[in-house]
Amino acid sequence: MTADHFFRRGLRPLLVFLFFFSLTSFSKSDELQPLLEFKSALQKSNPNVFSSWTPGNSTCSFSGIVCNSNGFVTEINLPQQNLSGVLPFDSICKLQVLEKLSLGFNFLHGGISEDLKNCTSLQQLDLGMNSFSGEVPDLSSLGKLKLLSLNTSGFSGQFPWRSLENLTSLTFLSLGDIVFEESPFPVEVLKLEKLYWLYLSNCSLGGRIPEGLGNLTLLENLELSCNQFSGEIPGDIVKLKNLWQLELFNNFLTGTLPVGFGNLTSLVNFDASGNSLQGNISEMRLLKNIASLQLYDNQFTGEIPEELGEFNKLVSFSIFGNKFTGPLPQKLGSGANFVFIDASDNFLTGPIPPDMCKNGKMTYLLLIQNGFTGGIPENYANCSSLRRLRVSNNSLSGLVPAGIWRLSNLSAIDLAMNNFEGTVPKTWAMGSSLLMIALSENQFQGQLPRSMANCTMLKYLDIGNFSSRLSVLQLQSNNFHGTIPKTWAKGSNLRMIDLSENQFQVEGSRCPF
Ligand SMILES: *[C@@H]1O[C@H](CO)[C@@H](O)[C@H](O)[C@H]1NC(C)=O
Ligand SMILES: *[C@@H]1O[C@H](CO)[C@@H](O)[C@H](O)[C@H]1NC(C)=O
Ligand SMILES: *[C@@H]1O[C@H](CO)[C@@H](O)[C@H](O)[C@H]1NC(C)=O
Ligand SMILES: *[C@@H]1O[C@H](CO)[C@@H](O)[C@H](O)[C@H]1NC(C)=O
Ligand SMILES: *[C@@H]1O[C@H](CO)[C@@H](O)[C@H](O)[C@H]1NC(C)=O
Ligand SMILES: *[C@@H]1O[C@H](CO)[C@@H](O)[C@H](O)[C@H]1NC(C)=O
Ligand SMILES: *[C@@H]1O[C@H](CO)[C@@H](O)[C@H](O)[C@H]1NC(C)=O
Ligand SMILES: *[C@@H]1O[C@H](CO)[C@@H](O)[C@H](O)[C@H]1NC(C)=O
Ligand SMILES: *[C@@H]1O[C@H](CO)[C@@H](O)[C@H](O)[C@H]1NC(C)=O
Ligand SMILES: *[C@@H]1O[C@H](CO)[C@@H](O)[C@H](O)[C@H]1NC(C)=O
Ligand SMILES: *[C@@H]1O[C@H](CO)[C@@H](O)[C@H](O)[C@H]1NC(C)=O
Ligand SMILES: CC(=O)N[C@H]1CO[C@H](CO)[C@@H](O)[C@@H]1O
Repeated sequence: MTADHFFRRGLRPLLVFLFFFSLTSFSKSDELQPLLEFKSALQKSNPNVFSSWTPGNSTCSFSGIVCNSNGFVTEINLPQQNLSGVLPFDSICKLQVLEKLSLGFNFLHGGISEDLKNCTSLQQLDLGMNSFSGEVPDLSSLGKLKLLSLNTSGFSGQFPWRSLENLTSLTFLSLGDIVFEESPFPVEVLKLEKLYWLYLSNCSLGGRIPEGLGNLTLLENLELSCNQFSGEIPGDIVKLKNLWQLELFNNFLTGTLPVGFGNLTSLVNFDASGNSLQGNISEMRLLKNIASLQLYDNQFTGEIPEELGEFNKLVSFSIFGNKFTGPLPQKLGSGANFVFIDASDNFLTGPIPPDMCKNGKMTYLLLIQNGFTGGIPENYANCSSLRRLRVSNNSLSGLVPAGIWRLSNLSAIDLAMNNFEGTVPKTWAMGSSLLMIALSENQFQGQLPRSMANCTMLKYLDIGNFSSRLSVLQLQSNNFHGTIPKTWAKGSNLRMIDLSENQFQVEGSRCPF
């Protein structure tokens, strides 16, 4: 035993004590000042939030502040607080163990200073939904980040894509709805294998969507819409078995859905609208968890797989503006709270599926310009939720179920350019929301009710209390007859009227018809 040995054994506890003393004293004194600077930068916009932020209070009891067990500030949580002002990152990043800065949905402005690079303990940086300006600074020192949410934050210029190389812990990356300088898909992202959330919609990306995305097998949400992407959907995307949402709309994508797309059986929302995709959608038959399927404005061909009729989660189905042929599955919508179909502008044939309103939820039934035959199924006479019924330019025929004329929530009834026949009820009591009536080019006949007071056309149809809203009325090319009073449309909001090619007679001589 030497004196030296004794000395070391005796000194160690003292050094440990001094070390902890210095840490604790840091938390008590040195963290107050940065927080007060934060307060003074923002408090004018919402003084209530900061009422507890006083020197007499412990920093850990400030509202929105979370500390660890040693009394160090680990979180600033003040999202959706109407805060405006410029963030003092020089102060914020003096908080040595700050792990979470959550300030989304505020009105923060100004830039982010280079000081941000000192916030090296940050795991969550949420500044989305704000009004910042300027460029996002280099982020490569924030290697512990798990969540980076900057969408709709107002930044511009070049995003520091290279920084992402260092952010290998990221699980949530949201940079959409920002007008960055145009850039190809950032390949750095392909290495972020822990990502479950990738939101890169509407942030000026172009070129091809690279193969390699399929390596990010934890992805649950992949959103790349509203960019300038061209070329094909990468084939290895079918490896993303956990994907519940895939948004690719409004790009310039070509080619077909990748082989094996049907392996994405977790998909709930899929939107590839507004591209130039082609080929059939037979892979869709396996995606039975789909709730929202949006494929409109593409070049798809072939038939709608019969299996879609069995999908009991499907609520919204939009395929207009393609080249689909054959019938719609006759059970479509029957097992689900089906709300919306737009299959307009295709080459579909056969009958209208009868059970899309089976659960009483359907609001839009849009099948314009196809080759549908048969009648309007009787079931829709009961569909009181229906707001738009538009089936014009098909080969539909027969009598319109009487209850259709009584649906009180309709804002548009468009049966034009078919072979419907029969009469329009003399007591057409329509809902107050009606904006459009188009019955032209059918074989409707009979007399429109003449019991009107003051002869407005709308009272003519006995829908007088709605006259101020109706804006389109097309009845041309039918066999309606009766007398049209000369002042019928006075004071209405009609901007389009066509009553031609009927057998109406006009009362008086100064009438415009
Ligand atoms: C300390 O904060 C609490 C709420 O966290 C508040 O009610 C109290 O008024 C504050 N005290 C002082 C002295 O500001
Ligand atoms: C933010 O402002 C809106 C509109 O003035 C107000 O309704 C809301 O309560 C405010 N929110 C907070 C957290 O102060
Ligand atoms: C970052 O912190 C270091 C000390 O930890 C300090 O010297 C430097 O000035 C800080 N940088 C910025 C930009 O605040
Ligand atoms: C980024 O990561 C690289 C490689 O891991 C490392 O050398 C570099 O120091 C990191 N950059 C920063 C700013 O931490
Ligand atoms: C794209 O983002 C910009 C900036 O946030 C926004 O103004 C614009 O409305 C967004 N466009 C779409 C289609 O969401
Ligand atoms: C994807 O993973 C495979 C196999 O692990 C690897 O060879 C390939 O380089 C990865 N691709 C990218 C773009 O990282
Ligand atoms: C789809 O999944 C099946 C079964 O898991 C697998 O055999 C097949 O190779 C997958 N197809 C593609 C294209 O990944
Ligand atoms: C759909 O297209 C694929 C190739 O693109 C083809 O192999 C398959 O037979 C087609 N399915 C139908 C039902 O036409
Ligand atoms: C009706 O549909 C046919 C195709 O089915 C189309 O060629 C024609 O232009 C449409 N007519 C009107 C008036 O939209
Ligand atoms: C209309 O609804 C009633 C009551 O919900 C029901 O009994 C009837 O069968 C329905 N009729 C049609 C045609 O769906
Ligand atoms: C218009 O209505 C008023 C009040 O209902 C009535 O007195 C009048 O005779 C009507 N005029 C015509 C032309 O029907
Ligand atoms: C789609 C998406 O990632 N939205 C995010 C936008 O920003 C807010 C605030 O940061 C997040 O809460 C959203 O998740």
